[in-house]
This record gives sequence, structure tokens and C-alpha cells, in this order.
Amino acid sequence: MPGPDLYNMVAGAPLPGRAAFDKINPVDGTLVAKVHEAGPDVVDAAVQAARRALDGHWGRTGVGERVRLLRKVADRIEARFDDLVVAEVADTGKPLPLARELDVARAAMNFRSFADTVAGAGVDSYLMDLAGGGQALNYAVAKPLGVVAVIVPWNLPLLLLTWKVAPALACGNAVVVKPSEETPSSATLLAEIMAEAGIPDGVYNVVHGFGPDSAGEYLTAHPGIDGVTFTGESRTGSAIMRAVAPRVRPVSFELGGKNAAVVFDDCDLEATLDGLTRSVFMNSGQVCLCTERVYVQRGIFDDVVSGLVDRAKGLKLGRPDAEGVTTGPLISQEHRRKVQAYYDLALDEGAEVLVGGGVPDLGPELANGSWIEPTLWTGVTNADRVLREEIFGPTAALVPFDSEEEAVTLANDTDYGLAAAVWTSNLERAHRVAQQMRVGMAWVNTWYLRDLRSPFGGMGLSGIGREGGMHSFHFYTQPTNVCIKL
Ligand code: NAD
Ligand code: 6OD
Repeated sequence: MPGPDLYNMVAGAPLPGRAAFDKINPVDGTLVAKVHEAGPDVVDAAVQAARRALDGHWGRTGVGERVRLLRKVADRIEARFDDLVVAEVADTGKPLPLARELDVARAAMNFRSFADTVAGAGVDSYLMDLAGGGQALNYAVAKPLGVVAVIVPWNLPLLLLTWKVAPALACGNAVVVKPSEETPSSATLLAEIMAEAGIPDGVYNVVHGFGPDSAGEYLTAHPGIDGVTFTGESRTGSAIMRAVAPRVRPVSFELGGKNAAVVFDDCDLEATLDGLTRSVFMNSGQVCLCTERVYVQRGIFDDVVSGLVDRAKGLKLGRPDAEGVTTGPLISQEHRRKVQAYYDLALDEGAEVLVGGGVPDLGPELANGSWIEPTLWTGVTNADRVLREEIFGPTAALVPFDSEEEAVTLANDTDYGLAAAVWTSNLERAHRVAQQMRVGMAWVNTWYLRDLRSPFGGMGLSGIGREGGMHSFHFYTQPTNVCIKL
């Protein structure tokens, strides 16, 4: 279990902060931990520790040794699997099977995958013919970016943290990570795991706290960081861009989404309904890739509506370890207020509530948790705010369409551009429609199926850049081209 006090971790040692804040369990409102908030001094100590690591042994560590260490980290994550699951579940309240099968399993996989990526990475080289005869050889040496600030959200805390830390370390960087104030535990535990695996002190540092006027802002404004990799809300991305602008630091941003599913009347209905249930309700809708807009071809609209409503009614809310539980609470009371405000707005905008719409009564033990009902609507259009703004809860609106062209127009009618899912059994249509989706990831007859070598990221308000495989390698390194006249 996470201890009563969670400290910042700097150069391998726990550091108290300027104050401690309460981390509350969203299942029942109990205290998980007192978290030490990093002030500017602790953030500065963390950045300096990372710089010292780079200037010292870590900066001279070759690719082979880094690959060996990353694989060891993956092994240690598996050895401490249950501890990480407990930490993740205490912070988020998500069902145990989800924490096991998605969050913690992926953490180990992230380290192995990026170890493989850097182990196989070559260098660009070009032999050029010179005008007057002779040749020159160009080759590019990939150097680490330096001290990388890693700022992550609360929905898939360890998965998203390790998705960035693993490639950063694989490429020879040192990191200062700031987990969300809502999910401080697994990032802190990972510091222990790094030490067990033999990662040198100072390579992985953790600072706790909030965004503005707190650890997040102190970190992004710190002159000693060489780049920022961030996952979170689009407007936080804007604030971070402003913070790094004076020193022109590179950023990689994975931001919000308002993702569409497009369901054609030739789909396999049962498989589609199973897929939609997953894509709308997984992690209580708190996945950036979750579907919040479901466009359905008119001929099967009623079948999809009734099938999805039945499945939503079959979801079981409850404690993470209770038998058969599919759905946990939202992350916090504050987030529930936001989602509830959208539930109210949907009514104002003329939605028909097919299921849910309120706060469930789960008995006195869970009365202080951040529970909300899975909710489905019809009767709203792309002109309504509930179909334009990211809600990040267990909810979606279903909207009918007639033609393929109309479906593509509706799905692309958004300022975001993260993910889409197309459900059809027509192979030509699958390619045609998926390629027209203005998103970073278009899934067909599936959702959130990941090959970690492929590009991951978003268009529009959904992000800047791509991570995954060599895409991560390019962000976490910078090349020096060497040109030798032969
Ligand atoms: P958030 O932007 O509020 O917070 C994310 C992190 O940024 C937290 O650690 C927070 O403390 C920090 N932060 C906040 N303000 C900051 C500032 N001014 N300077 C520096 N750091 C700051 O996001 P959230 O509420 O934690 O997460 C939910 C959001 O994340 C949703 O919008 C979701 O779509 C998005 N998300 C996107 C992806 C993706 O891959 N595209 C993945 C997961 C979550
Ligand atoms: O699977 C991933 O690599 C990833 N970055 C997922 C993001 C999920 C958003 O909540």
C-alpha cells in the first residue's frame, strides 16, 4: 500500500515539500496519502540532479547498457506487479482487472518495446559526389535531448508515464517527472523500481504538486530543462507552450479528444456493440481515446441504440475488487462536478436521456466516492456543446446519418483530431473512410488496439507530434550531422 507520506524523489532520495496535500480515494473518500508538494527549490534540486546524472556516468552509458537496464526495469515492474496495481487502484479507484491487464502490464511492455526500438536504431548516412570529383560522407549522430520534463495526467497514470519515461531513458536522457496531483503513488513507487533495476540516481526524479503556481509550472519554466513531453488537456498544453516559448524548447503533446465512432449498416452488429461498449465506457470514459460521438447509419440506428443501452445497463459499478465490477468512479469530486454539469447541459440542449444521467446510490459505504452513472443520449447535434467539448466521462451521444459522405463530414466536424473508430464489414469502405478521418489514429472494427511501434498522437487541438517506436526516438534525441570530405 502507498505510505501515509509520499515524498518527492530526487537523486534517489525522498525530499519533503513545502506543504503536504491530501490524496483522496475516489471510491469512498478515504485518505490515500499525504503528498509533499514540490516548491521551486525541490524542482530546482530535481533538475540539477538530472543534469548531474547526464554530465556523469549516465551521459557516458552506451546504447547496449541502456537497453539492458530498460529490460531490467521491465522485469522489476513485473516483480512488483501487485504493489503497482495496489498503488494505481488506490489512486484511481479503477477495477482491479483493468489496472492489471492495461495499466501495469503496459508499463512493463513500454520498457521492453523502447529497449527494442533503440537497440535496432541505425544512423542516417549519405555519401555525396562532389562537383570537382571526390566524395563526402555525411552521418548523423543521435544525441539525447538532455533533461526532459515529463508531465502526465491521472487517467492511466503509470501507462502514460512509462510511455514517455521509457523512450526518454532509452535515448540517454534524464527525466524529471510530474505525475498528476490525483495520482502520485505509482510514479513514486517507480523510483524504487528504477533503483532496484540499477538505473543510476538522478536519472529518474519525481516532483509532486499541481500545475499553476506549483510543481508543473516551476518545472516547465525552469531554465535547465531541454524539452517537455506532456499528456493532458489541450488548454494545459497551451500554457506549457507559453512557458517554454522564451527558451524555445521542443514539446511533444498528447492532448484531449472528442472521438467519433462511425457505424455502417453492414457492420457485424454484436461485435460493434461490444466494441462500442468498450470504447465509450472503459475506465469510466476517462481515456483520451474514448468515443463520445457515435454516428450510426439510419437503417440500424434503433438496433444500435437499444443494444448499447442494454449493455450500459449491464455495467456494474462498485469497489475495484468486488466480483464482476466493470466500472469505477470518476477520479475526483471536482471532475464529477464537471461531468455532471455536462449531463445537465445535455438536457438544456434538448437531449433525450436513454440511460443514466445522474449520480447512483451505491449505499452508505461509497456515498463519499465520485460515482456517476453511465449515460447515453440521442437528440443532440454537432451544433451542441455536448457534441463539441470533451467531457471525459462514461457518456456518448448517438446521432443518425444517411450516406458515407455525411458520416465522414460529421466525424471530422471537430476542433480535436485524436482517434476514430469505423465499424463496417466492407473492406473497401474500411480503407476509404479510415483514411478520410482527420485523426492521429483510425481504428477499424476495433478500438484501442496498440502496436507500440506505430505513431500515436493527434491533430488539431489533440496534440503536437507523434510518439511510439522511432517517432519517440526522434523526439527524445537530436542529431548532429557529421560531414567528412573524403
Ligand atoms: P491536465 O491538463 O489538467 O493535467 C495534466 C498534468 O498537467 C497534471 O500533472 C497537471 O498537474 C499538470 N498541469 C496542469 N496545469 C499545468 C501547467 N500550467 N503547467 C504545467 N503542468 C500543468 O489533464 P488531466 O485532467 O490530468 O487529464 C485529462 C486530460 O488529459 C483530458 O483532456 C484527456 O483527453 C487528456 N489525455 C490525453 C491523452 C492523449 O494521449 N492524447 C492521454 C491521456 C489523457
Ligand atoms: O496507449 C498509449 O500509448 C497511450 N498513449 C494511450 C493514451 C490514452 C489516453 O488516455
